[in-house]
Amino acid sequence: MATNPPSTESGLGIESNDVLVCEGFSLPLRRPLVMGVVNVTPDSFSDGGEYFSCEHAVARAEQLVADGADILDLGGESSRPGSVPVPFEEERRRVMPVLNRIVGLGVPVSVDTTKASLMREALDHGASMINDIFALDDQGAVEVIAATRAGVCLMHTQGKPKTMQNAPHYENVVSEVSGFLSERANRLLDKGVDPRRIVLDPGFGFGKTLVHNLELLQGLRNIVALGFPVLAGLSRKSLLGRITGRSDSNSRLGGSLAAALFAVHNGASIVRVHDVAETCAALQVWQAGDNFGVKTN
Ligand code: HH2
Repeated sequence: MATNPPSTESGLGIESNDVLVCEGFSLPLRRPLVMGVVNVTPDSFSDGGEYFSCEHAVARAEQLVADGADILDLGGESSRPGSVPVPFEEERRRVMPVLNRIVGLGVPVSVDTTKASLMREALDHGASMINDIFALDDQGAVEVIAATRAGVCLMHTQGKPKTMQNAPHYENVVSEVSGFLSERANRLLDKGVDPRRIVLDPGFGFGKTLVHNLELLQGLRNIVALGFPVLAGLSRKSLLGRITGRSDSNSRLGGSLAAALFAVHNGASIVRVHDVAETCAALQVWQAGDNFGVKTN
């Protein structure tokens, strides 16, 4: 039987004394957390090829930690619109050597993968979290997570990356995405997974039009109200380019910062970003304003 998500005193979702449990790490959620992206891919939409060698990826991870990342998200497969899946052996060859060298950097390492066998191997080698854009669809993935104390990010997507942007359709995107995420979280709760390990993500840009993405951003509190921390990944995405007229993903820093702040304003607990130093600075200013009585939510 499905179990209800944890309720909170305010009924609005996350409380300031809540934590995210990821294996040996317990991350307080009293301020927004910054997840820094480490893409060991030749073809990621914004930084493909920049960190494809193990040395470059490790240096990138070290830099992101120095810049203030609370979590690193290591991925070996691009999920940009139009991309095709990478075979297991190739994804493993990209991810594992980097993982082995960055697990000691002092912050939890999340591995961004949809494959249960890579999840298992990564968790055996010190990963503290799994970030899955298919929300544990792969056979055995739920069991892999349930057998550990790792954190897990369940993301919503409609369709597969190759075709997901062809004709996304929803009757009501906010309620459909929240319903899906709630059902996926309940699968884990039914297996006895500690709710403090679960993160939900509406999946900005994954099988969504610009209007769908904006509706989700505006309606983010409906997902926060499910009682789990919400992660927002808007950094450098094409929806920001559509709004600002910037086709080059590396010229979307301003849009990315505004999007991260807007997501936090609407209840996101974690932002997944490429520009960690700049995002940390933006969040620090935001919070200083908040502390001096400029209420932001
Ligand atoms: N976005 C991307 C990849 N993984 N995971 C979560 N939970 N949320 C996201 O929004 C998300 C994600 C796409 O960004 P990136 O990794 O930079 O690009 P690519 O998939 O091309 O490697």
